[in-house]
Amino acid sequence: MKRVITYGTFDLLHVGHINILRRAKALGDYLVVAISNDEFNALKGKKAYYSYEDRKTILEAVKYVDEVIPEKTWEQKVQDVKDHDIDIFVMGYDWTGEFDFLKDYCEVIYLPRTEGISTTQIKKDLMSK
Ligand code: C2G
Repeated sequence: MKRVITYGTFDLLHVGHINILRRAKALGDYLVVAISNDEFNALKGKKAYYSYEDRKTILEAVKYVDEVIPEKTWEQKVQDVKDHDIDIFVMGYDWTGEFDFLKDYCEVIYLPRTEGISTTQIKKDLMSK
């Protein structure tokens, strides 16, 4: 039983998110997704359209996702890997190198992003309609 974890805001869920969730799940048997809560999003300089609760409900409906937990701080990842018995940490390669400190605790894999889509782009496109 290989257990995988990934982190993100996952606002306005789109195919870029689905692609990385599908690829992350394909690396193991069980996928934990840590969703940034609204306070942590503010730390990232982001304001999600959907609340944490709604983003959690939406992700829990994705067939690749087995469990959703809150991401509250930058510092929680080592504890999460331990608490959830994680074998593989996955992030999009826009984060390459940022989480290499986790290599002492689990495999760290950065996957290609899906080009041409992002929550920011969706918001921009909608504003210009
Ligand atoms: N992603 C992707 N392709 C896109 C958009 C996003 O592969 N077109 C990936 C990102 O690389 C990330 C995940 O989808 O791995 C979630 O993206 P965001 O919701 O934008 O998350 P982010 O703000 O990068 O938060 O502690 C880590 C942070 O919480 C990551």
